[in-house]
Amino acid sequence: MFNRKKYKDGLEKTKVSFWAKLKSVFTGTVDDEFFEELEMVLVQADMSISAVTDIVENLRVYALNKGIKDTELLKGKLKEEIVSVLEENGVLEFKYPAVIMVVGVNGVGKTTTIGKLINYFAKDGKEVVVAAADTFRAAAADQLALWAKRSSVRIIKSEAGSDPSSVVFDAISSAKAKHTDVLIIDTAGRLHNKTHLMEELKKMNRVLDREYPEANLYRLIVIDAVTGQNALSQVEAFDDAVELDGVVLTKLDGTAKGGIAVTLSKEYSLPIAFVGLGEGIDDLQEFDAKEFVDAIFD
Ligand SMILES: Nc1nc2c(ncn2[C@@H]2O[C@H](COP(=O)(O)OP(=O)(O)OP(=O)(O)O)[C@@H](O)[C@H]2O)c(=O)[nH]1
Ligand SMILES: [Mg+2]
Repeated sequence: MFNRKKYKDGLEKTKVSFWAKLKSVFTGTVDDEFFEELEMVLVQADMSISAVTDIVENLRVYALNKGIKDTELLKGKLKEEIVSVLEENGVLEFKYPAVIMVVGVNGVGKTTTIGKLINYFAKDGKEVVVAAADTFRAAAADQLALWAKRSSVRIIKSEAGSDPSSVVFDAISSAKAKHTDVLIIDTAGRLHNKTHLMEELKKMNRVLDREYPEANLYRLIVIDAVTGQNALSQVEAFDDAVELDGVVLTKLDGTAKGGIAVTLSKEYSLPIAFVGLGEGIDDLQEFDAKEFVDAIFD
């Protein structure tokens, strides 16, 4: 169930900027200049050079084979090519019992995403529990508790400064005792170059493997779409530490550079599981490549 309006509204900024430029490229005939200009527009939308090179090369071959001279006739093919990159890594399907560990650098929207996820699963009739394993900031557990309360789900927390792994341990016990479908773990934001903090994540990962092997573990990295190409080093560092299973791309509503979704899909074999299209509880949407591309084209 994809909410088309959420996609359209959330990606409005990307569309306005992307489409304005694209429109001026899709005039006239298919020639080298057209392909060069197209490349520039795609790169400016934050699509990586390697993604853009492939997309444009496929378009070039297609135009040649079909003898297409009018650029207008390549628009549909461009959409298809972008969709195909975005679909390359498949979709993330949850199996239950599920544990979702949410990681990422500071302020990208982890806790907010979890708040929305709680609602997403609870509305689907799933039994949910959240673990406040961000014990770094005193206010972090309170922030999460507010979201838990909104959807009437249980929260497992501990006092600030305690070991996040012990919160994870307690949450597992609770999830098992109550036959919970989904356990969601909030972690503290951390710079990806801080070794001891990454070790802490590994420890949580080990506790999950050891204490809850029957659960299906999904480690999701939250990436702020505004971040741009720096997203790549974040994915690499967190993947090294915990072996990621998917990406949540947040704050798409705040950027004109939604093309980062294409970069992430191209450079890594991680599916984009959800997109954050606003601050509201319903603004987290399952990722759908076609909806995404439709929303950024006119
Ligand atoms: N516009 C918009 N804002 C978002 C979205 N997701 C999160 N935010 C905002 O981003 C800000 C930071 O969100 P948090 O959820 O606290 O981020 P965090 O990653 O948990 O932060 P730390 O725990 O400090 O690392 C908040 O003001 C959120 O409302 C989104 O999809 N769109
Ligand atoms: Mg947080």
